[in-house]
Amino acid sequence: MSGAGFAGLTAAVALAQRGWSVRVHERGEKLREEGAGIVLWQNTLTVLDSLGVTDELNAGSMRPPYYETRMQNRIVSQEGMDGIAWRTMTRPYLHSVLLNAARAAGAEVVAGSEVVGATETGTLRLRDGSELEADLVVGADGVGSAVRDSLGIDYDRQGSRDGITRFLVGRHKEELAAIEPDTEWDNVIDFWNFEPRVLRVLYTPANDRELYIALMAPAADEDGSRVPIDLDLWTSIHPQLAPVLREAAVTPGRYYGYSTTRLEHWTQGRVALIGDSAHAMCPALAQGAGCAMVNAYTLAEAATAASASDLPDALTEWERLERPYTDRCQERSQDYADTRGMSQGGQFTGDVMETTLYDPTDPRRHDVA
Ligand code: FAD
Ligand code: 3HM
Repeated sequence: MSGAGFAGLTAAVALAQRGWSVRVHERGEKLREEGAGIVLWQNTLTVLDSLGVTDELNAGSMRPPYYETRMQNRIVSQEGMDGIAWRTMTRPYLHSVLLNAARAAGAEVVAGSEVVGATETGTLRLRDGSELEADLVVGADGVGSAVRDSLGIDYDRQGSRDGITRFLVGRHKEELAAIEPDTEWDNVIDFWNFEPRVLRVLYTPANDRELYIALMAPAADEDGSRVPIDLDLWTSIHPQLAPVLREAAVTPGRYYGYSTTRLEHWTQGRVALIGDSAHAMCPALAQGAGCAMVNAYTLAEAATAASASDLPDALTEWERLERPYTDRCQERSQDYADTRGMSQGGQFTGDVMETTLYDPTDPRRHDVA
């Protein structure tokens, strides 16, 4: 396996729990997740539950009361997601939960071990020159995947005009309440602003101590997309967020342009690609890691059900069955990013909920009605 991000670790847990001997090679010198916060929806929480990590996950994460959408600081909608599971947390916490589970299941996770490529017959090649043979090679090495590129799998990448910088800061709840006492500061609040310019803050409490904020600006807006952030500019548009913006201004960050990656195929011989290596998407629906973890889980199930000689065919069939759900999620996320349509509020209904409502643990999920 190449890559110990959310996709690779989920696959490692699911495969090791099914009796596979698993080794994950991670390029980074340390096993950790850089980055701020994350939202997970029911499809992914169902996977995590079947991996047995719900108690640990819930202990360090939260379910905000509402997903609130504001335009020019006026509330447009407050969605309670009745009957739907969703949670917010920090990325380092989710990573630690998965790493603990991978080790508990017997997977070996090796840091400072870079993969340079793979072959469709199941050879994994490392930077140090070693070549390892495996029944199954999983490429979970992110958007710049060495496994994907070494196999020459073709892809296209579609950008969008906007992008976002993510920060993990303190909650500053009392200071925020002093500024706006009527606001429920435990909600996720999507602060859209179009006039005098497009500068959006997505406010996501991750637990009782930490807050994830994501600052969106068009790539063409040099001041809006600058890191460290232009504090005067952001506080002039979002004065009620001054306490958290002040902390963001002294926190390291990086501006990410929105983009979608679509591959010709996710599998080749004994190699399967999952996560951003196969299907990176715009974050609008907060499903990039979610789909990655769902696909990691269904891959483990499909590979375990196959005999060693049938594995390449089983991987092809896995892609045929599972990929359409991710393709549609990518399309919707790209569309929301391009149109900035989430600013209209009330978005968590109808077709958009297909990804969230998908149950990857239901053995009858592909039955035709
Ligand atoms: P990565 O996280 O990129 O992990 C790949 C791993 O492989 C890394 O550890 C890397 O060091 C390692 N690696 C790379 N190359 C090699 C190599 N050659 N050899 C060995 N190791 C290697 N998704 C959600 O579900 N919910 C959200 O709320 C959400 N918010 C987002 C907000 C933003 C602004 C962005 C940009 C994305 C968001 N996403 C969200 C998407 C999510 O972050 C990604 O889809 C997810 O992190 C992808 O996980 P991954 O394991 O596939 O890849
Ligand atoms: C959780 C989440 N949702 C939406 C975006 C976005 O539209 O950029 C980013 C996020 O982290």
